[in-house]
Amino acid sequence: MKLIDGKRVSSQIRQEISLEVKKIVEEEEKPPHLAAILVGDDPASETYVNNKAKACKEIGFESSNYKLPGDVSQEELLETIDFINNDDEIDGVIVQLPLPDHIDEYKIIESIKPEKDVDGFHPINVGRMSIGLPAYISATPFGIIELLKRYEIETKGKNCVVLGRSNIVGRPISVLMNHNSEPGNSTVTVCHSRTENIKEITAKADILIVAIGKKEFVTADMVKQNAVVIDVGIHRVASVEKKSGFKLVGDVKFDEVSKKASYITPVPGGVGPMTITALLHNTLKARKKDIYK
Ligand code: L34
Repeated sequence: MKLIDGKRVSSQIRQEISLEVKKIVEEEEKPPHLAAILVGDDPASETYVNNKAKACKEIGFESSNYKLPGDVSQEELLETIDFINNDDEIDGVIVQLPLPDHIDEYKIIESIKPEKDVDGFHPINVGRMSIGLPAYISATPFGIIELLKRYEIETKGKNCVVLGRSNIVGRPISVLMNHNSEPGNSTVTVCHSRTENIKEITAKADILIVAIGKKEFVTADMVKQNAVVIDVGIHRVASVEKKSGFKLVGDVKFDEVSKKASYITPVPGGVGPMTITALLHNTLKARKKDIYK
């Protein structure tokens, strides 16, 4: 079994990005600038947004965090986005999800200028990605593709099974894995909550991508010998061994599945750090106007 080290690959890519930032600044141009909007005080979301700001700082990006209270009105959130959309100093913006129930997530996502939508959640970017036009590719799917690429994992002609059909991970990664590109060219099956005989399907996967949001859902009996296993899940479970009082586990039962897998991503240190790195990558693209000229 080989561990796919998302932390190591992340720092390598961040190094590459920081070199580009250095060049931009040397030419006396302004560095890329990411704005993140956080609504409410969910501790996991706070951690992710703080990690994003920290990552920006480390590679020389500007970043602005907008913290809005959990009871902020949809109107006020839309005004904040409108302000950022029109601020030429800001290259990219993300609204951390999930949002409180009283806010219409899709209304918010659609209000972001596609040119600044570095999360790649806007229907324009999703649509462009789907038909293979230049687009911001959302962070987690991009991170997965980059890990497969850098570990030189063959995907062409392979059976790829995706667990989960969310707009953020399952659906876009299934599209990317079946594109005529490398990585890509897989035969993709997407399983979800209504799928029958899930175990029979996952047991045929050469590449198993798990984004189902259920703690330690995938067990060894569901996995083919020597499969490549990508675990997107991240759950906090109480732990007396940790100072924080919790530890992180994924959607995959790591201890038993890792014995069967040829490659596997750990949680933490697998897909998570890549998600943040992908966001930095997209923000650099936004700054250079690579996608929308
Ligand atoms: N708008 N909302 C928007 N964009 C996103 O791309 C996200 N996502 C998901 C949740 N909501 C979002 C993230 O940023 C998940 N996600 C994310 C980002 C970072 C990490 C995990 C998920 C991460 O840094 N994971 C670390 C552990 C961090 C910890 O200590 O909790 C890891 O090693 O997996």
